[in-house]
Amino acid sequence: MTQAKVTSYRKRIQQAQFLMSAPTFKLCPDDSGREVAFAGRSNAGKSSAINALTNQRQLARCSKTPGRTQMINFFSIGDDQSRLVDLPGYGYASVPKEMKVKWQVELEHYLVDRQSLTGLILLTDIRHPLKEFDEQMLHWAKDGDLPVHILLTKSDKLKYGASKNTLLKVSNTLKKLDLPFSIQLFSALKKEGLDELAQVMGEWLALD
Ligand SMILES: Nc1nc2c(ncn2[C@@H]2O[C@H](COP(=O)(O)OP(=O)(O)O)[C@@H](O)[C@H]2O)c(=O)[nH]1
Ligand SMILES: [Mg+2]
Repeated sequence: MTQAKVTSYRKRIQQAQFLMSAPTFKLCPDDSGREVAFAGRSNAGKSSAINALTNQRQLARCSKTPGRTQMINFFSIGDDQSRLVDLPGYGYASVPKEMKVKWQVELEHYLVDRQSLTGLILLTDIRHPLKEFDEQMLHWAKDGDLPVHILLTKSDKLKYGASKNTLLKVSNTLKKLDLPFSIQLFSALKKEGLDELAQVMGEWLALD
């Protein structure tokens, strides 16, 4: 792929605008067009990644904002037939167990049944990758026949050699799961990995 193409994807994605929040799968926008979902346990760096990618400081609000964190948030990219979806992370001690279970049901439903969903971006902290939440998401992605692109986030926290080692290790673990995946290092802080991410999203969303 040419740099010009990647730059064009980057620019398209930067046009992202908040579309709507849905509290449940049933209330999502029409299941037409294409969308790419971002998921990660809370604190994985999802909001930071979306803000860096879209070059908008506050598009995905900070994880501490209670309102939107329990919603599926939709952003349109250019028009509402191309969407970026911010899925709720969980892992807050303060969230009651039955609410977590309810959310898991919603997430599973969304990942397995959503027709317009063309791929899942799964964010996992490079210092402790592939926790239980991530494994659950991978399992559902497989059930839903969804390709997964993994971001090893906060890669600036490790030295280059150590981050490459983790990349290799996680890739090897994933290869055993028999599902289509790709993986990359990512740092919202250093703005590293944005081209690679935009390339995957551009293809999944069939951007021009
Ligand atoms: N060093 C570093 N810290 C990051 C990076 N991305 C996010 N963080 C920090 O990780 C914490 C959680 O980030 P946030 O984006 O709110 O995570 P979310 O809960 O997944 O949306 C915040 O303190 C961020 O400043 C990164 O690329 N590098
Ligand atoms: Mg967040």
